[in-house]
Amino acid sequence: MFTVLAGGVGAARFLEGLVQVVPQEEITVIVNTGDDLELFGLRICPDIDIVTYTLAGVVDQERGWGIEGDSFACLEALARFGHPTWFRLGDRDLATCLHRTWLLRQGRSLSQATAAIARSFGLALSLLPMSDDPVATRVMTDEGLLDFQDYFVRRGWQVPVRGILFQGIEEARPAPGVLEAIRGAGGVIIAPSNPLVSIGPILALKGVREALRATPAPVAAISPIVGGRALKGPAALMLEGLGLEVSALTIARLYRDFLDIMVIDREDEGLAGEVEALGLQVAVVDTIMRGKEEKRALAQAVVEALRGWSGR
Ligand code: FO1
Repeated sequence: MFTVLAGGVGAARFLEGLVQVVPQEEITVIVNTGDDLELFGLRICPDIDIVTYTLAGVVDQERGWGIEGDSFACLEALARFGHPTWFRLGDRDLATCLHRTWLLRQGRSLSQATAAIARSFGLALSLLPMSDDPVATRVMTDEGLLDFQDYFVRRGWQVPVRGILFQGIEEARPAPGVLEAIRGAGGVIIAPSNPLVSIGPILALKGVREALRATPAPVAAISPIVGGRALKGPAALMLEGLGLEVSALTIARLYRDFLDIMVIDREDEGLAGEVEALGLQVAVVDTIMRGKEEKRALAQAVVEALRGWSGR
């Protein structure tokens, strides 16, 4: 059994590889919900939907989010009433959010709604939101505190980040099955997602870091930083803004207290010694996932590293 901690696009692409080498029934994915937002009264869970659409084969491959070939008629009609349109929710994507909101209003938890939607899209793996309780990632900037999607989409992540906070994290509990999936796994994988705003909220939940430290399973992380650059999104700018070096070594340091295996790109082979000096095993592989075969090869390498791990 493999348990994966996941954000959005980077994690979804890695999972496309993992499902080629491990049966879906043996995979549990714990997904960040700090990016969630409410628009037009609807609950939108971008990272959960990105993972769902990608694994269902319906994602817009170019963007990495939304549904391929979707139209935007509803959003354009909503503009007449003064609703914001900067968050590009397509018509079919809206249907997912309408259904989720309907399920929540019927009294289902986010975990139940997420599992039901994943099943409707034909997925057999276990998809868990990190929490059923509300947690909102907010970004401190010189303009003040911004909601995550305001920072990420509306401002195109171009404003310097001075700090990050997860509103509601103190009261939030991990969703049912989250801690069990970490403690009971044969291997845990931290996907190549932003360590601060995608994996960060999951790690900040009560009990998660402790479960990662205590699990008998080996824990591997794939660096989302290659050659001093972020594979996607604002990770590099965020690390810089917080005074951290943009390097796979920083990722290893951020996860060091629970990590066993650090997976870095061949381009970063020169960092292997320093990562090992942190007490970690290093796997040097190609981590840039362009096509289906590269995704499969990366997942295969991570699974082999976990299976071959010889103890702490
Ligand atoms: N990302 C964008 O950059 N622009 C958008 O308009 C946008 C819309 C959107 C709609 C639904 C959805 O599930 C995701 C969407 N995303 C969009 C992606 C998303 O905001 C981010 O990739 C994640 O929050 C970061 O993981």
